[in-house]
Amino acid sequence: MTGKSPFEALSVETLAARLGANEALCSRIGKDTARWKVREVGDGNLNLVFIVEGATGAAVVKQALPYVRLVGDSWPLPLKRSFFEYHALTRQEARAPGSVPAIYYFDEGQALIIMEYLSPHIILRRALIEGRQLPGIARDIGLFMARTLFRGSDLSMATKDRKADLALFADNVELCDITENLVFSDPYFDAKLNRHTSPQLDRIVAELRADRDLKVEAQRLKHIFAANAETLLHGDLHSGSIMVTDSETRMIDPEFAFYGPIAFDVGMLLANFWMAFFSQRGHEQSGKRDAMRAYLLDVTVETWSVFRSEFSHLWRTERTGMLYQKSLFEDQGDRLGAEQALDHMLQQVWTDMLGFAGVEVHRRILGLAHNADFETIADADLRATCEAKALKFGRHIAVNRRQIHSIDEVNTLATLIEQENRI
Ligand code: SR1
Ligand code: MG
Repeated sequence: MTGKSPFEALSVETLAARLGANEALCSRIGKDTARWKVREVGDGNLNLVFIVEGATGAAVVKQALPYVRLVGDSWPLPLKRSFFEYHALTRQEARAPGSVPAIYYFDEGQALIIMEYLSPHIILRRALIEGRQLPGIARDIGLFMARTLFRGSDLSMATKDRKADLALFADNVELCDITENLVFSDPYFDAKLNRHTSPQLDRIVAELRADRDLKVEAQRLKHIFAANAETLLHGDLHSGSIMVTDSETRMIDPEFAFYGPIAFDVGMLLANFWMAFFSQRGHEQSGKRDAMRAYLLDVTVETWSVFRSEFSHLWRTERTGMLYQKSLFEDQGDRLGAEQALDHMLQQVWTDMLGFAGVEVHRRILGLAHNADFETIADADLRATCEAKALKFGRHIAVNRRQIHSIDEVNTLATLIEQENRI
């Protein structure tokens, strides 16, 4: 199979015949295709994902489809998202070495990436639903965010390179459009593909959709997302885009990569920890999850703290871009000026992060793409109770983001809401 053949979706049955001559794959897993075992394991919303095992190893083959898998061919989606994923992965590997799967091969025409098979890693979301406490995730993810978000921005890159990258990723229009609609708008009106736990949440959903302050805030956040091309984002950094073991963390699936605000990845990620927190009550069949709830809040504290301190470290040691040049501050003996500018920047990231987290919580409960954290709670009344609390929390942090000053304050609010008896 070469990049010149017309696009054709792979299947378990055709994969060995079509990729049997692929050098990159054969050198990893062995060229005896008779011994290849192929499984399709994609459970995401968009793509095909195969695990191919051969005599000498295993690899992942990921292929984009010309439509949204979750919805079907009534929603076409360009194959070029695979190109953006490939280019985002190469940049993330350069900026945060060891944080993403290794790439073995990319075929633009077939929208196909062959990459490292991560084993025994599992999806972080699944681990959190099972109640597993992973010791290293806050540190690993905090470092990943600080390094990729700082090093992909005008704080670090040569301006010519950043502008070239900005132009390259600006063409990821359709995936941005998904975020712009699914995250910032659809949850706040009766959009066609929305769904929620009904009738239990009907009243709360109606209240949120009539909430003028919330709707205005969501649109302000959308404006920031669309207009503030600050850095190369992962673009979809939730707990389903992270693979873990007890000692390793890897970020996957950056097909939504785009130049946007630093706070977006951070907010989306923290929102997923807070949703895991609110969903724990629904997973207590085999025992109380008090320790897991405490762990999840600790993870938010540590993630934010690691992000902040690594970002500050890079600011002090790697600020080579055209923004806040050292020639204006340190080189003039004004280290305080550089620290002042850093504080301004981190303050803005903090405030916007809370807003992005709030709307991310809402869209996972009210929109098209829900989270397994809540979806796997079979009892609809119990699920709705968890979701209602998360919705209330999301509304509070989005609307009051300028008045909330620390992650401990946020977690105190989360705990108060989680312990309420009435919703
Ligand atoms: C139609 S795509 C729905 C969602 O799946 C992806 O993982 C993104 O989060 C997107 O918003
Ligand atoms: Mg994905």
